[in-house]
Amino acid sequence: NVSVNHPTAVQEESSTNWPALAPDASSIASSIKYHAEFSPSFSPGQLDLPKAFLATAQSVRDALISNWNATYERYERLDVKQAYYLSMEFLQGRALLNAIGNLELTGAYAEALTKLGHNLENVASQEPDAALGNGGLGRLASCFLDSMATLDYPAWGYGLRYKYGLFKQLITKDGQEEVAENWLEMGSPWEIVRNDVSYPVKFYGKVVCDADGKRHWIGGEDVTAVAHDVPIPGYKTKTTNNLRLWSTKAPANDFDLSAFNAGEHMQAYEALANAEKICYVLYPGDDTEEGKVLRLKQQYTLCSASLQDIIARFERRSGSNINWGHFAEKVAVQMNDTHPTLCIPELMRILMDLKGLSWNDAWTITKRTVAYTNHTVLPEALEKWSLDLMQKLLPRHVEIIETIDEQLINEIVSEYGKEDTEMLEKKLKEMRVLENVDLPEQFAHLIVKPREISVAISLQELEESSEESESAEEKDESEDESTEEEKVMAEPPPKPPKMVRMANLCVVGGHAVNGVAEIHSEIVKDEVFNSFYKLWPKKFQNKTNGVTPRRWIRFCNPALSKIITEWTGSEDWVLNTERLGELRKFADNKGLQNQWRSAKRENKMKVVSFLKEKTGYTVSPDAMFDIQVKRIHEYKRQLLNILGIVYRYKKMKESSPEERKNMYASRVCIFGGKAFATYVQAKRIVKFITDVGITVNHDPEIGDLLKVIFVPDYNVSVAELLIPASELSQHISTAGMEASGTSNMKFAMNGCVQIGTLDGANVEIREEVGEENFFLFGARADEISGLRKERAEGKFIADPRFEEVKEFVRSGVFGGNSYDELLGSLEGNEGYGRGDYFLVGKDFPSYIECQEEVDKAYRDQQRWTRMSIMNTAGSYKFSSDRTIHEYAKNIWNIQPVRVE
Ligand code: B1H
Repeated sequence: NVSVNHPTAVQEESSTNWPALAPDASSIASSIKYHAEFSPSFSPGQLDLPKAFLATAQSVRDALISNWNATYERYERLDVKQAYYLSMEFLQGRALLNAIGNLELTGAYAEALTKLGHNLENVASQEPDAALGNGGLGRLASCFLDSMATLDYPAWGYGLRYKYGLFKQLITKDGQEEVAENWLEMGSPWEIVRNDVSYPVKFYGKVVCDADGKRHWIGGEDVTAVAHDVPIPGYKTKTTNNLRLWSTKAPANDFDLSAFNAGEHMQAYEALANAEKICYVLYPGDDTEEGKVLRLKQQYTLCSASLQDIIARFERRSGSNINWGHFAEKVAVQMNDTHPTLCIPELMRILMDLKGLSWNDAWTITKRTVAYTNHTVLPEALEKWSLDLMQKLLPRHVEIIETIDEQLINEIVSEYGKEDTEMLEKKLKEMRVLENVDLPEQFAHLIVKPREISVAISLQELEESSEESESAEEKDESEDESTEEEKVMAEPPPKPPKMVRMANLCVVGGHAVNGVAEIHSEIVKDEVFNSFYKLWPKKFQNKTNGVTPRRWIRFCNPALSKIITEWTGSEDWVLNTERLGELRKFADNKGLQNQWRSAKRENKMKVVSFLKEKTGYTVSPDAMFDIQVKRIHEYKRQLLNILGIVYRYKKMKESSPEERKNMYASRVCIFGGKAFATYVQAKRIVKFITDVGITVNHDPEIGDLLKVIFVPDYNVSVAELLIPASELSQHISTAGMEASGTSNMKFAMNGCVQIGTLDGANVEIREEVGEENFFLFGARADEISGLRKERAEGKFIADPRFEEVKEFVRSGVFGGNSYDELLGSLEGNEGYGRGDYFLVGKDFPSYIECQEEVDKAYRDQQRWTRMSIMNTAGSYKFSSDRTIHEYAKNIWNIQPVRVE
């Protein structure tokens, strides 16, 4: 019942006799006019801005589709090995300028639009951001797609087409408010709806066994996943890969016509609504059971539809001689974090239940095909699913996971089971895929069962307590006639819930596991998955993240790009970022320095108008633009930044105007980022930042010396505007907690100096740009646990300046709020989220001292410009092209294919 029809090319209704690639301005202009006139969604009349955008995008799409087809045919003909990047998130942002930039048609499009009475920038700004992601992880996936196409790698993305992407953030007097962002309101000009490519995806039901002992998953609820293809053009290449996004609908026969005709409209509609809601929103809140079910359904939809598609492609390309032993030579699946973990049991299920392979063959193939990238070491972010919930929703997958767990137990037993039972118990507890689940029968004798332990403990406790109570008071024997032992049996301690540990499943089922920056990959090996590392050291790798230099320098910063091209002699650097290193030798050149500063100023001027429009605040372009933009999270420590600002403000107020001017560089401190809707503490931080802004920005004594601005609704497009204008950026997470960070790379590329901790990719950035061009402060990752312990033992003595700043906040300067809950998180000495778990107090003194160094450096503009140039020059390593080459070579084993 798989309805797949595979035309070799996408059929396009409107482009039959239209030039696919319009190379000059006048043919582009007529293509735009054609689309404006004939695309059915338009009313005739004026070519207003929204219409100009859609018509322009459609003319670009024609070119993309023709390249997309050529690319597809080439892969098909050569039957190449393809990589598939499975991700629950793709944070694509806008596509128009990126597409025409990659096609090298920017000039021609600008001219064409001028002919039509428009301006390219205004037209481009009509496009809503495609925000099918939360932050770094999703944007990384999008940068990877750009690099894969640019480097001619046969590699596709697979994801979900959420109707509502990341929420739109409003900043009101109460802090952050979320509203749904309907990015598809006007339809997306980039997607090609593939009603001819769809697969059934099943939930619930049961597993039955046939006479041959084969297992079948039957019954339950079916939905249909429909492909939406988004062409991904490479830069200066014809290669145009595919991002295939699934949406869900009810199977064709699920509309209950008789119910409808009987007037029961809601009932008739139910199946449709149920199926469609799977792809309604990015990350549905999962505090409720319904939310959890929905998220798991999303994850399974992605895995099941993508694998069915990949397998269908493999079978089709194999023709009449399908050899499953070759599957892993044609297919590499990369799981972007644990969200697509169900790929592992799903591939097993399809290979065994539908294709008839044995467990061993299926397992060998699965392991050779799948690889896992870890993006976080925060324990609360390592995904676990309730086994009961999964059992209901995916009963066959649970059987497979149980067998994987059993195999793993076997391996652990043969490694550790010989002598030391204590060690064996420890390893099983830590490494098993299933948590809080009794050992299968055959292993039960190896260790004392948890229940026996708890019974033994309870009995002992009971004995102790009864001894006490007997001596203390008379017992009424008649009230309870059961024996001590029966009492224990009657009230067993509540069992902890049975869980599936997705990360463990990924490590067991994948052939490669990688972290996303050197320090993070070390932590993955030494801490998070240490036992697995000891068992299979060769599986573990590092792939330091990267970002695409096309979007993040060439297109977002044309002023700087022009200078780089001039001083390195060509535009080569856009593809070969090592050439940025050549700027080093001109870092002190007056000519370059002057050009460099004027480009920065040009970019700052754009931000000045943007801030005025979005926030009403007027800022001076002469002040230092100091920026922290990222998701709001306690570990990212926006609180450290704002408390540093408050301290600075207090000191300014205490000094004379003269002193003030001499001590401080003028700064515009810009914050941006979204807090997860239910993350209360993060929302308090947002509110606090805006409160500080209201006080500081209206203080006539301070004027341009200090401004604090929270930019609402930070997204990819806002980043493209802010990053080129940045002079200082803050990457100040508690060491060991930020896996990599990727905005740090974008800032460095755009000549922004960083203040940061030795965390994530900061470590490598500092190595590349030179320590004299990076403001380092704070505790190191290997000191953190010791420092937390010290705190817990009450040994931490806070710096008086930290006490002073908190006191100042409490005094009511920022609107009469005492911020008890916010500051409370920095007090006490124990527990997660309390007792200053993120060590803001510990790092505060070194942070503010480091900020004084920043001021000193900024006052010497020549020195500062040198630092800025050295940052761009040293950023070459952080191109996602480098990262993708490494994945292709060391994990996927794929080769580039040139599309002629
Ligand atoms: C990162 C996530 C993440 N790590 C769960 N983990 C999510 C986890 O919706 N969810 O359930 C969404 C996202 N995101 C980030 O990945 C890291 O924090 C960054 O340090 C890193 O740069 C980025 C890309 O590797």
